[in-house]
Amino acid sequence: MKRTVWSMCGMCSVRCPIRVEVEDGEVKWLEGSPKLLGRALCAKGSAGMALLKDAERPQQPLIRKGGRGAGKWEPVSWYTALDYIADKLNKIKEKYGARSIMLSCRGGPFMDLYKAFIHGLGSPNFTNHDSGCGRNVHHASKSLYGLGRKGFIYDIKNARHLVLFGRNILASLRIAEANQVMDMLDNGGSLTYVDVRQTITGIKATRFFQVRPGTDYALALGMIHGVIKDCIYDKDFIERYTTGFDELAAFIEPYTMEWAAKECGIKLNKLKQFMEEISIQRPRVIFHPGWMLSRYKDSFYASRALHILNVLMGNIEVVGGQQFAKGPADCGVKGLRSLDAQVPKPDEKRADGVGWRYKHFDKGPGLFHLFYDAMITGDPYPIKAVICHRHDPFTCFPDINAQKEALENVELLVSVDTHYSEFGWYSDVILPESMYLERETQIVTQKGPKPRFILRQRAVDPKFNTKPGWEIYKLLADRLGIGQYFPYNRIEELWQWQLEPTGYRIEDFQRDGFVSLTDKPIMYDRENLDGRFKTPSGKIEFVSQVLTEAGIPSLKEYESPQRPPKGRVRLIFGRSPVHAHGHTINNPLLHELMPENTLWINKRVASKLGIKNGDWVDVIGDSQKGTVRAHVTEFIHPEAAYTVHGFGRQVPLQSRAYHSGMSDQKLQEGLLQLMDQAGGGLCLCEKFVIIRRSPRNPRRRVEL
Ligand SMILES: Nc1nc2c(c(=O)[nH]1)N[C@H]1C(S)=C(S)[C@@H](COP(=O)(O)OP(=O)(O)OC[C@H]3O[C@@H](n4cnc5c(=O)[nH]c(N)nc54)[C@H](O)[C@@H]3O)O[C@H]1N2
Ligand SMILES: Nc1nc2c(c(=O)[nH]1)N[C@H]1C(S)=C(S)[C@@H](COP(=O)(O)OP(=O)(O)OC[C@H]3O[C@@H](n4cnc5c(=O)[nH]c(N)nc54)[C@H](O)[C@@H]3O)O[C@H]1N2
Ligand code: SF4
Ligand SMILES: [Mo]
Repeated sequence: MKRTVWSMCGMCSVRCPIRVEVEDGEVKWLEGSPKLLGRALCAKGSAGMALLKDAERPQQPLIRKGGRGAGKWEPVSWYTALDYIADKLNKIKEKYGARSIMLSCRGGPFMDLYKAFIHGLGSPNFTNHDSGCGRNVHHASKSLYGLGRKGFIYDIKNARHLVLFGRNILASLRIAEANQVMDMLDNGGSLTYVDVRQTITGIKATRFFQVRPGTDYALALGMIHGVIKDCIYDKDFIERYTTGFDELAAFIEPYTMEWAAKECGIKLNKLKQFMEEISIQRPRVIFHPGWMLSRYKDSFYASRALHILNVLMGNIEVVGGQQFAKGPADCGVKGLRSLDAQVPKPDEKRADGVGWRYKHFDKGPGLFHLFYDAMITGDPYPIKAVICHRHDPFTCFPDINAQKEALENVELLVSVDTHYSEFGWYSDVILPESMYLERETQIVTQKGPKPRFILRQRAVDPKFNTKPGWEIYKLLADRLGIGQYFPYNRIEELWQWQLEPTGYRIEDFQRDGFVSLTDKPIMYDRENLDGRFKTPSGKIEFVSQVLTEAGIPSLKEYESPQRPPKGRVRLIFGRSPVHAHGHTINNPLLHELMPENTLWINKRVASKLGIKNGDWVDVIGDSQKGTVRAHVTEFIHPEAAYTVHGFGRQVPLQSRAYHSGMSDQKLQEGLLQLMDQAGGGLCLCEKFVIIRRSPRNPRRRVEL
């Protein structure tokens, strides 16, 4: 008999709500939640079934037998693997203290569990992937509003103009957001897209600005200049809710639109036309502050400038603008009970220096890459165990060799993953988590205009000897004497425990897989937003007190990005709509759609180098090299070469992905040290590479 299971997609980190059809213990159909997504799924989401069947994933716990990375594994029982880890962690705890253990996970809504585990052990060192992703944007948001990147949502559907700087929203996608963009376009809204190359989003746009790589900040400054000079900003809103406007107006003086157009290499009349449009369309104009935002030395300031433009538009808490993300309290509902909130906070400084050495950064997850310094120097103290849950630092962070060097000082590396990650392959123990259709998760809150509680339910039993995260950490916690922080044995007990304060019951999730906490979208009274901004002054701070105290300018002078040295181009990267980072490359269906990446090269540059479309090219960094086919096009700026991130995988047990395409992160040598001091993000676009026609026989599968 067919039955419906409500769940959440796990093929990327967006976690779309889905409906799964199961018959005779098999998944027969996957689709987006009819109520929330109109049944839509993306290509990756639809390929979930292929992952379920895929045997090229870890099938039982594995303990390393040979040297790190040698690929020799002993398959063991869960009992043995968990005892092994618990024993090692206890010894490390005794010798170096609990603080020498760190845990990283890919962030997202399920963090509560992993945080409770590491804090329960007595270590403050919880971290995530975000210095490779959205930290600059997050910190830019915090410096203005006191609220992070997820403090706001964008009402794109009702906007009259959406402005995107390198936010390739229709390819690097979230289904609900992409649908909103299409609705906005159908409603007659405008879309302005800024990139160094043409994209799926760019071709749908009303206007496309192709800028010189690394000049977004200049363009945003020119726009601020135009907005202030022509008085197309919301004066009442600025007066009532902001500080530092005079400083902003004085700072912006030299950055005229003429200057910006020249610096970015775009047409002034097109920029002026844009300004005219937004002067009529505001406040329903959204400047998306980026998700990852292209990674240059000033990307924190570029994102901050985009936030400033939103404030000037007065688009906060308006229909078609930027709205505060609402939670249970806004609906008069008590929040879910949190595991981590029951655990006493470890009274220790973080090893990455966040919160004390770097006071302007958000202490929450800190910054993973800074732990490598602690591993090498032992300052402020050594790190001796690294647990990576749903995180692959060798794909996420640049310069794998530099990472390996630091990890030599670490006694225990554990990967809790559904796949063999590059880090997992190098680690000491792999704990295989059941893939998303085979497991439940705890209930989580999704904030927004209509906040909801939602959960993932198991559609089918695990195909292999894998376990869900909630059970893995419970079993480990029991062995480590911190079982009291995980007060459940079965998932139903955890759900009930979480729901207790809220007044909802698990039966309430049966109909749709989620419970909506309100019928109508919630909007705050825009005339009374006092107390909503969490900065020291309680206002939106154009000049941030926190940054000033840290000796960091809020309004930084523009510096023109370096041009590539002779014979080199800037290596930039992005996503494909059919892959999610590195972990879908081996998926049988998605591999068929896109088996390898290419290198986009400008036509003129390629012609000078004697490279034709489809030729094999070597991409050479300092000591590393990658070989891929050339995609020769006029739709990329000549200073840049572009590739899709995630390829060039080196785990032999993934036969499809193995050495298919090239890895951008391996070429990014030296960049592990290049952190944006104001934003905390790694400057991943600051690498210049040499391109040449490859003399190599491409069929030979050799080390990249
Ligand atoms: N050079 C370069 N570096 C980059 C980027 C780039 O484009 N270029 N992109 C940056 C960005 S934006 C990000 S977000 C990061 C992403 O970096 P990561 O966070 O490392 O990325 P993911 O590939 O999403 O996931 C990491 C691991 O999670 C595993 N996984 C997937 N599903 C599950 C699950 O259900 N359970 C468990 N336990 N594990 C699971 C995958 O197998 C994979 O090994 O990389 C950043 N770094
Ligand atoms: N299909 C799919 N969707 C995803 C993901 C995925 O892996 N697959 N990952 C998710 C994650 S973790 C993230 S962080 C988001 C990222 O979402 P986006 O930030 O939209 O991500 P990217 O695809 O990395 O796009 C970066 C774009 O920046 C452009 N660029 C490079 N240099 C410059 C520059 O100087 N100026 C401008 N304006 N543009 C420049 C590149 O050409 C590229 O098109 O996507 C999310 N959605
Ligand atoms: S965007 Fe696609 S892959 Fe990501 S959660 Fe949604 S359906 Fe799944
Ligand atoms: Mo990301």
